Amino acid sequence: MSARKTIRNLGIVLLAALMLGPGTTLAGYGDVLNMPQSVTEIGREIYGLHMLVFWIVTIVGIGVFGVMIYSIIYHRKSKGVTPASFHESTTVEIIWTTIPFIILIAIAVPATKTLLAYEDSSNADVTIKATGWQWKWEYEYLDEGIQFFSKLDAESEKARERNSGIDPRSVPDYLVNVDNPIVVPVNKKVRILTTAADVIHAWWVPDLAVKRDAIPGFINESWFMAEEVGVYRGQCAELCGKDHGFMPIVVDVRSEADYKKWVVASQAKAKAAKAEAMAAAGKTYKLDKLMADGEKVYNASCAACHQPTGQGIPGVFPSLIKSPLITGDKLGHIKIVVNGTPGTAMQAFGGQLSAYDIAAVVTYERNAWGNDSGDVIQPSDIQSAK
Ligand code: HEC
Ligand SMILES: [Cu+2]
Repeated sequence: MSARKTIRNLGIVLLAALMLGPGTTLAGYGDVLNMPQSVTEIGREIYGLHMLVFWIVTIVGIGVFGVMIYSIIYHRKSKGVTPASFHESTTVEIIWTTIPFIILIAIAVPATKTLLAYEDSSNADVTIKATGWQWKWEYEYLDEGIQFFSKLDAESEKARERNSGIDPRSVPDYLVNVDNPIVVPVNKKVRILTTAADVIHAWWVPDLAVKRDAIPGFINESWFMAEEVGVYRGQCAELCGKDHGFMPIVVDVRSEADYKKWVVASQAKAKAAKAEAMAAAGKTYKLDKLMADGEKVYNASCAACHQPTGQGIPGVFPSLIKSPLITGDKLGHIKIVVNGTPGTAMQAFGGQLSAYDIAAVVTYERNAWGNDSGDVIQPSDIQSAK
């Protein structure tokens, strides 16, 4: 490779590194080049460790290469320098053992202290279980009894579709916004329990200095205590399939009073939704209402895999157009939506959607894209299929 080509390639790599850095979630150029400065004590300690090691390696590097370059230039053969010919110097061996030993201890002591603090999630004020799904997060506030799903916000979702005609630059917080952020109190210890329902995900919010794998069948613990009110954004940090890049995390840190208000409001909202679902379960609905609501449910919960056109992705996600299951008996169709297919990406939606929403989406699938069966599914049909 020619020197010019090498320099050009280096330039491209550098530019890409600058653009791909955590710049999307952070303001300021310095933050793009360096680690983010988080709003937690542990985050600051991690940053301090990073800088400590950075300066140690810089000084060691300059020292070692300095001596080497000096020797190459001033003790070169063409100047007639003759090398020393000693063997086995105890002094030199003691020096090159002790100095690295001291350096390693100087790094290990503060690193271990921080690591122990980072792992100690005891005595938390709030405990939230975060479950990774393809491709959304489910949050459960274990003591408050609040549970909800957090998905990419509808505006980003729309704009990211091919030929959407929407300029992503016009969407605020494009791809790093969700419909339901988690809300936590400021200056309180928040414990996050991570796990996953399908494949491995990872819960990562750089500003809060938390990054934990979410693994099916395991519960990993981590914690943070945010010291500033604000909205902090993160992402799933484990390649988890096609829409890995579209399951952001938003943490809304509020004052304690505002957090408490949010808890009360969320509990009331959940209660109302439950009552509404109970009431809806016994009613009968008309086709056009179910179609309109079903389309909304479909676009929010199913289109990522089966596509807005219902065509799916050949070999990965089945097409829903005129498929035997959809043109066949409605019970089989309802059952796969309620129970999913274990071992595949088709999730069990029975616990995620209300009976009404499932009735609406099944009605929609049976009548959209030319399926035109005329079937109307009622919430009571879902109840009896469970
Ligand atoms: C994460 C990807 C994903 C999402 C989201 C998803 N599905 Fe599926 N779906 C699949 C896969 C994969 C299959 C094939 C499962 C199998 O092999 O049994 C499937 C199969 C189906 C089938 C059976 C199709 C046939 O003819 O065999 C129906 C019906 C269905 N899904 C409906 C839905 C509905 C309704 C939703 C939203 C509430 C939804 N799916 C969301 C991945 C997904
Ligand atoms: Cu993920």
